[in-house]
Amino acid sequence: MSKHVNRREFIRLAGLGAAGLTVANPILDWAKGEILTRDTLPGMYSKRTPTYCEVCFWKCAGWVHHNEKGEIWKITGNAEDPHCNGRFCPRGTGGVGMYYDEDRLKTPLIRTEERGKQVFREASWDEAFTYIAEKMEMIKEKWGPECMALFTHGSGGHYLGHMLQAYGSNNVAAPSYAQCRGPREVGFIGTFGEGVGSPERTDIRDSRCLVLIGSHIGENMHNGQVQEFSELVDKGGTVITVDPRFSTAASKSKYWLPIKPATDMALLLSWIHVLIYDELYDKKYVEKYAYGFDELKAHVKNFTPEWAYGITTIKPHVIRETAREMANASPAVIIHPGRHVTWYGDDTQRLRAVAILNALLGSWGRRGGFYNPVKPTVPKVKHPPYPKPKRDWREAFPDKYKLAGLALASGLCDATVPNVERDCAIKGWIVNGTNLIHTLPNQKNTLEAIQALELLVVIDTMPMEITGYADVILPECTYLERYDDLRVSAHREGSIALRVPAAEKKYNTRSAWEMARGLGIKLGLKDYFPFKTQAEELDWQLEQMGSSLAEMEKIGVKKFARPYDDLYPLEGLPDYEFWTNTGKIELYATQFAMEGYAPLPGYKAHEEPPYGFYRLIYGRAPMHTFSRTTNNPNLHDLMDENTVWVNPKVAKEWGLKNGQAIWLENQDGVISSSSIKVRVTERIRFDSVYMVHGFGHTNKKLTRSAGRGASDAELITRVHVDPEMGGTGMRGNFVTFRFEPAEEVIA
Ligand SMILES: Nc1nc2c(c(=O)[nH]1)N[C@H]1C(S)=C(S)[C@@H](COP(=O)(O)OP(=O)(O)OC[C@H]3O[C@@H](n4cnc5c(=O)[nH]c(N)nc54)[C@H](O)[C@@H]3O)O[C@H]1N2
Ligand SMILES: Nc1nc2c(c(=O)[nH]1)N[C@H]1C(S)=C(S)[C@@H](COP(=O)(O)OP(=O)(O)OC[C@H]3O[C@@H](n4cnc5c(=O)[nH]c(N)nc54)[C@H](O)[C@@H]3O)O[C@H]1N2
Ligand code: SF4
Ligand SMILES: [Mo]
Repeated sequence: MSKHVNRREFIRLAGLGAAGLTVANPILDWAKGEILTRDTLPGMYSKRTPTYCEVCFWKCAGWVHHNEKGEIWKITGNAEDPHCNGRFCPRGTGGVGMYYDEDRLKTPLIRTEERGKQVFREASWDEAFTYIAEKMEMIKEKWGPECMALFTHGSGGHYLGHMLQAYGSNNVAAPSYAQCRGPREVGFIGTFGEGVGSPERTDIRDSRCLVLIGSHIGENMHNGQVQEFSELVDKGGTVITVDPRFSTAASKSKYWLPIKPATDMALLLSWIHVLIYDELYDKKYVEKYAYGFDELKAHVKNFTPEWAYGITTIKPHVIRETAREMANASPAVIIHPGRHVTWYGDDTQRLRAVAILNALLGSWGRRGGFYNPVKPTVPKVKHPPYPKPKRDWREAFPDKYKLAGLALASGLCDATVPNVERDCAIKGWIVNGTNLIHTLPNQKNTLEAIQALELLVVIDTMPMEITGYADVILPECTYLERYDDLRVSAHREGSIALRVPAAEKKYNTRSAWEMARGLGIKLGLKDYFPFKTQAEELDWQLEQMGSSLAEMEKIGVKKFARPYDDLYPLEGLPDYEFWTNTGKIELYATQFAMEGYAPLPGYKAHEEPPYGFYRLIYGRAPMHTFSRTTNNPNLHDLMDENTVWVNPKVAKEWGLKNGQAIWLENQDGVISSSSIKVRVTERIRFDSVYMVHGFGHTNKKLTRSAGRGASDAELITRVHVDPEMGGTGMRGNFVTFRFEPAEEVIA
């Protein structure tokens, strides 16, 4: 990176901002798991305000409790909320640390050049907005408004997206699509005509058999889902876990299938083979609802368990036995679609295989399988129509990713890298609530794109890596200091949840709503922002729904009864039309065929680790969310760095000891900038190593987390892109061990 002619040097924000307040951390009593109510804690607080959690995207609704002095004291779950049932996870409880973190961004900053050196200077909000608006006008004039893009993850994104659309661009992307669950949605839409959604529509609570394929519920702490999972375990439901690592979920499972990574497709195809050829599938359901059974049957003829054994290392009798377990529980069985599914580049096809298995088992639309969620409609604020963009990100990728339903964050990034074939290279980015340096694979590519930009605005709460490359940094207040968009939940029952400020804004920060409006006005788009305050806007919206801000402040969560009794629309096998071309469940995907993609999933071998290298796999830790929480004082106390899991056989070969600090080097010669401690454990296969994503910060302004542990993102330089929808497969990278750091430590 330092070899480039630098348009943007990475700046560490050194020496800026006042010293933080010293405030004691709130007590972390999550482990006890009790639900705190006014009755259990008489007189302990004087006030509570509603919120929903922003520590992860499960968005649990809760209460912020205040101490006698009116300060934020603790957060607990809202008992009425279907996402959390009154109980927050450790991260949600620790969310208070986001507010108290003294490393926070404190005031708008603008990049300037001083004595030949790039630095940030403090700026007023008005100055910052003027600067951004002028650049955006210039981009509009020179290249068209479509050359601005918004990357966003989190609740304020909606408002910024509105501002960008009013300006004239549709290029709005979240990393939760192409870096996360996009292939799952495309695979399921291609099969059932509907996606899985969030929260997942899996009826785990009522299931009798749950199959987890690299889905590590328990470490993946999506609250309500973990609660339903433990309910299923307590009731004696069968859990089958397919994971090269002995995960927490594996430890609760009847079967752990320690699959050779990157071979899941072979296992899925052989399960389909067994269900069909041993006649274990739900015949009535398939006859009534499915399209393309004969094609599927012929297609999987040779995918026997014996064939799959040679590929996956899972014994044929285990494949048969587990298929039988699923069939015995049918239709109350879930082959879980997972969530972060961008693994090997054939992910849409793998998720198609998962969808097909569910279809054969008759679980879609049935109790204990996949329920039919409902979602309340929130009225939209009235505004003039958006100008019609003349082009969007898709034009940069003619004939590619034809099944992508949403914009690709990685696509916007790629379309920014100068390329003669593209006439609309993206020229400006607004990045809100996403640390793209850690979030997008292939950091070199991301940095190349950044160097090509005319404008980079970063909206964040913390001095994360991405802020170091910004031209303008806009500090958002934390979720505890602002109103936000209503949380609209698609669930067994629809609900909305309200977030109100639990405290005055600290420092010179603002909410995304205020930023979108402020910037919009500077851009001459005042008519698009009819409300002066967000409270007024929310009150108006709530009134249309038969509620009010005042009512919601008291209850926090409002539920809406289902209009129809159709939670399990396929119970009793009524007539039913699916939203697919054929109106049926498409075992054979006609849309895929029409677009030139394989209509039936097939097996293709993936690259193996070179000699002396191990496949780099990664996942979640229960007490952290990506890179956003590793500096949070409360959560840092629970887990302050990550480790690399190494099989004892491998450790012996390399002479690695438990706790020893090493560096990792990948197949392209990239070396981790921080060291990472070894954890020698039987819980990982010999051909892979494992680490938790989100550690290894390089921005020294993150005083607790900088340099602690290694970052998987740094080592993911090779990306296997999903041809159907552009998902970025990240698990085709291999690492080896080093006993000393790189000679030149990159900033
Ligand atoms: N290598 C690797 N890459 C991955 C993954 C992985 O496991 N490994 N996981 C992928 C998945 S599944 C996902 S969903 C994505 C997640 O991607 P991101 O959402 O980008 O993840 P974070 O690293 O948590 O970055 C969040 C950023 O938002 C900021 N932030 C937190 N709260 C607020 C707020 O209230 N307002 C604003 N404006 N900013 C805020 C944080 O400080 C941080 O900079 O990453 C994907 N990328
Ligand atoms: N605590 C916490 N919980 C979270 C999050 C968080 O940041 N923190 N993030 C949330 C988000 S946005 C997402 S998308 C989800 C992600 O969570 P999930 O969708 O559950 O899991 P993945 O990240 O896809 O996969 C991680 C698991 O896959 C295994 N694995 C690796 N390679 C293979 C393979 O080739 N085959 C198989 N079968 N398994 C493999 C790993 O060992 C690990 O156990 O978690 C959510 N929950
Ligand atoms: S699962 Fe935990 S971190 Fe995520 S929203 Fe719920 S309480 Fe917050
Ligand atoms: Mo995700």
